Amino acid sequence: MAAAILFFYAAMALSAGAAGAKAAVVEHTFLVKQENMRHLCNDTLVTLVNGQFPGPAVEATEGDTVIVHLVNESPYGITIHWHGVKQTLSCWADGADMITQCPIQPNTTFTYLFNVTGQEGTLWWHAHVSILRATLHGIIIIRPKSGSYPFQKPHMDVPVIIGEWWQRDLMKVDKNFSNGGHFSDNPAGATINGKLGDLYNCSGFVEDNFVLNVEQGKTYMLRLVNAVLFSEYYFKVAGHKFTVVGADANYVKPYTTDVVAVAPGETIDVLMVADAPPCRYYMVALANQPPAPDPQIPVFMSRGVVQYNNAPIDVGGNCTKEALMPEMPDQHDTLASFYFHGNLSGLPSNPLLAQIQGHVDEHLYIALGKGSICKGNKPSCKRGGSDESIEVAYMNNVSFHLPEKMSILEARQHTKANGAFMGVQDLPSQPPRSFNFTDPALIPVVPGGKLEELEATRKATTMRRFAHNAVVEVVFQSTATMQSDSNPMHLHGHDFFVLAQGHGNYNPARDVSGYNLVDPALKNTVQVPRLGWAAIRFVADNPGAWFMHCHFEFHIAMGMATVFEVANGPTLDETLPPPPSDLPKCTNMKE
Ligand SMILES: *[C@@H]1O[C@H](CO)[C@@H](O)[C@H](O)[C@H]1NC(C)=O
Ligand SMILES: *[C@@H]1O[C@H](CO)[C@@H](O)[C@H](O)[C@H]1NC(C)=O
Ligand SMILES: *[C@@H]1O[C@H](CO)[C@@H](O)[C@H](O)[C@H]1NC(C)=O
Ligand SMILES: *[C@@H]1O[C@H](CO)[C@@H](O)[C@H](O)[C@H]1NC(C)=O
Ligand SMILES: *[C@@H]1O[C@H](CO)[C@@H](O)[C@H](O)[C@H]1NC(C)=O
Ligand SMILES: *[C@@H]1O[C@H](CO)[C@@H](O)[C@H](O)[C@H]1NC(C)=O
Ligand SMILES: *[C@@H]1O[C@H](CO)[C@@H](O)[C@H](O)[C@H]1NC(C)=O
Ligand SMILES: *[C@@H]1O[C@H](CO)[C@@H](O)[C@H](O)[C@H]1NC(C)=O
Ligand SMILES: *[C@@H]1O[C@H](CO)[C@@H](O)[C@H](O)[C@H]1NC(C)=O
Ligand SMILES: [Cu+2]
Repeated sequence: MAAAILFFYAAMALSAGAAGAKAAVVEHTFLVKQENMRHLCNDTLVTLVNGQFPGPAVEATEGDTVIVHLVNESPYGITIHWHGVKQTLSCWADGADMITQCPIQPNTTFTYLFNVTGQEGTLWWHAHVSILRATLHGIIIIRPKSGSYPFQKPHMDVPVIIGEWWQRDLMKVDKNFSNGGHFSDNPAGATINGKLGDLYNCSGFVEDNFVLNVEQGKTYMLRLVNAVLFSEYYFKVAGHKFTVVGADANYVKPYTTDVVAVAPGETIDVLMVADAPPCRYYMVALANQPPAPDPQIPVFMSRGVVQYNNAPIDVGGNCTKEALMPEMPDQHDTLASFYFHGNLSGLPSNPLLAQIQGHVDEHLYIALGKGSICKGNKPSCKRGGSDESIEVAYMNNVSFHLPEKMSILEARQHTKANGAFMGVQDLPSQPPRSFNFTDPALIPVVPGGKLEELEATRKATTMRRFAHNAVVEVVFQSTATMQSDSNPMHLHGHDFFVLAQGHGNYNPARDVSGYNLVDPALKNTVQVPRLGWAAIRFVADNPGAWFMHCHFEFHIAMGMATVFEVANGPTLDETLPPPPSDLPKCTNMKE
């Protein structure tokens, strides 16, 4: 296997250098519109692309150009983010609301144009205007140009998009989060490829399952995407094992397991051989959550069916009447996720690896937590449960405030390289004050518990500037002030190497020596363990303004975000070109 992988990288480098290899254009029109969908005996008005949930798949070959004409007939301003696409020199197409563009206003259009170069596997697209991504999302599949994988070519690709079905007004839910979070705002259920599955019914109507028909002996590549707003999910198929071969559109060292953990924003590619007796097997997606004293939300589980083509119709032979159920990890077992992620490693031949093995230019230690601010800019107020204050999430004690007048990238374009703009402040390199970040006694518990003690914090638009090609290390520290939540941290415009993770407080004297600098996995989203930390490194080689945030919707809505600005290089082909002429204007924005 190792030899095949090395050969693969050599082949990629060769084809990148070979002139004249023809790239195709993959073109779509995305019509964004509100429509009613009926589930659980209820019609719910949802915002969809081309009437589909999940939305259309974008299927491309490495090196292709993708063109998506977005036609917005919804009542909301919309942007679409191409999650994990590196967007080399095309930051304008990144689709991060108020970071790289102002929203595409109702009854207007915008064309996204970018290349998918130097990455293969599974990514996804989603709305990046607040919470609308719950229904505005779809898969991106990037296949190898050579047609060959660093493993045996699977018989078939199977997107497995884990989603949630909401029957609430998402804009109101978003407002609730921005005003401090309401744990009563929950989805109605979990979905696999838009199907709630047969665990859900109303008045005798059972919801459809996603059904995967398989042929015995064939290998299927399941491309898992977690597109939900809230939870990490475990995924299993009864009677089958997986070989994990990719994550976030990067190949990983093959790893065999019977359970996958996939956090919001992550993608995981696995091979599944149909080698079980020809019966019916449930595939199950189960949300996990930390145990009490963290607030508990209802358990969300969806199931689909893996069905062998020659399974006896009138059940008999060796098959049971019911499809077989896998034994799932306990809903509160967050260790299974820790181990799953700990077992991901990358390919030692990656060309960027040499750069992150040596000198590090910038070190950041980012504490992810929660505090409170007084309403109406008052200097003091009653905190915790009181109407006078709201709870916000922070990075290093600053809660991110989205700019309102102009996107950060446009401001960058209008400003001299080092000028301050729009009152943007530097994100501190480390927590202003150290405390025992992961002491469970600090978990805020409602009612009547530690919530009163949520400390004062502040809101500001923060950013970090990096020189072109700077080597950056970031250590994310989950803290008990954000309950004992994990934090799936996502960076736009770059993949990063995940060097280590651990429980408790990060301690460089002890933990640096444990860094994997040999074959770390390359990702765009890192699951920072609950009451723990994770360390990443990347090369800031893509000029632009890149959003960096938690992919739990209620954490980002509460301000767990910042921006990494990467400087242009000395030459024109290391400089971000000017914006496309149809970039939405920031004027006429509704407030
Ligand atoms: C669906 O509609 C029914 C009847 O209209 C209502 O009683 C029920 O609460 C709704 N279910 C959900 C999950 O919203
Ligand atoms: C968009 O156009 C439709 C049809 O012309 C119109 O009914 C609607 O009010 C417009 N929406 C906005 C926000 O202007
Ligand atoms: C896409 O790739 C082509 C060929 O390398 C290049 O000419 C073009 O500028 C690229 N477009 C973008 C938006 O990066
Ligand atoms: C938002 O919060 C309000 C007030 O706490 C609550 O009544 C409502 O159900 C919440 N959710 C939505 C979707 O409005
Ligand atoms: C419907 O769901 C309920 C509880 O969720 C369950 O007890 C019942 O067996 C289900 N009915 C059918 C027909 O699946
Ligand atoms: C049922 O199982 C037995 C023993 O495991 C096997 O010999 C037989 O071929 C199976 N029958 C079918 C129809 O799969
Ligand atoms: C890999 O998974 C196994 C089994 O769950 C676990 O014992 C081991 O600690 C994991 N390795 C890492 C580095 O997390
Ligand atoms: C931090 O809290 C944990 C859990 O209560 C405790 O085990 C540990 O000793 C504390 N560390 C320090 C430095 O106080
Ligand atoms: C956060 O900053 C506020 C001032 O904005 C200060 O009162 C508080 O002590 C700080 N908390 C931490 C944990 O640094
Ligand atoms: Cu978070």
